[in-house]
Amino acid sequence: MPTTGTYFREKLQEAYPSLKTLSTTNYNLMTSKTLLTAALAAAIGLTCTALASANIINIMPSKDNTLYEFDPKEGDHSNGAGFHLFAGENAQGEVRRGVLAFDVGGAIPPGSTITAVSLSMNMSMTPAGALTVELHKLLADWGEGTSHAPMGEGDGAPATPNDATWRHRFFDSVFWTTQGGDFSATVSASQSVGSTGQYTWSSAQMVADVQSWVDNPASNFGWLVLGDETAIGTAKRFDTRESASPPMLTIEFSARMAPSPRLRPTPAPRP
Ligand SMILES: [Ca+2]
Repeated sequence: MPTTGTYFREKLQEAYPSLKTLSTTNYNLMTSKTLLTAALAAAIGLTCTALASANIINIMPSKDNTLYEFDPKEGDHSNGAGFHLFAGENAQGEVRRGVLAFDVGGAIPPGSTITAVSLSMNMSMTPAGALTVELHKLLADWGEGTSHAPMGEGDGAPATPNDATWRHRFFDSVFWTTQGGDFSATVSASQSVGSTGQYTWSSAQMVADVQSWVDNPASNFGWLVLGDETAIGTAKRFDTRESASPPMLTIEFSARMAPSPRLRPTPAPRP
């Protein structure tokens, strides 16, 4: 005697041949409400137009970088290929802001509904104790060149073509409207970051952000990582996608599955 779950899975797959590929994981992730709806639809012979399946994916950034506050004596600095990004102020009171983006549109089918989002980053160096680090949605596109800062990477390196800098979205010809990055005033998520270790940001606003990127991929420029800019020596150093401990975005979503064609009886041959 099959288990109830197996029974319903078999019945679903009989009703919808496209579900032959339905994985056990996806099946188990389907909500009971979805299952009930699908089972009812199968039982009364309706074509189910919006059968949803729940999924969880983890994706690394497609790009990440640091905006180093412009210092006329040093020129425009960046760290496109570096192992770290920074948020907060260094010991000289110079501001650093991280930027990172994820190819959400390439990983999640159009029409999906985002149900949960969390960003995990490894913080690998800081002179400060617990301080709030915020994520803000970026409002304009930006780049990642080949600059790679020396030593601890806190001072950056001369920007290379298409690097994001404090002044540039793409060095050296495309500028931010506002120096230090064009980003939403809305806090997407905030987290207290203390000593070195792994930290996670998660919120309803992050769900809304990712949903907006799925619905309109052309508006996806990622998040700016905003540290404490109220005092000197507040900087937090996080590891980048180029490092051995990259940022990771976990997204839970319900995908809209295409309905299978409705079967019609074969007409009897005419005499
Ligand atoms: Ca990078």
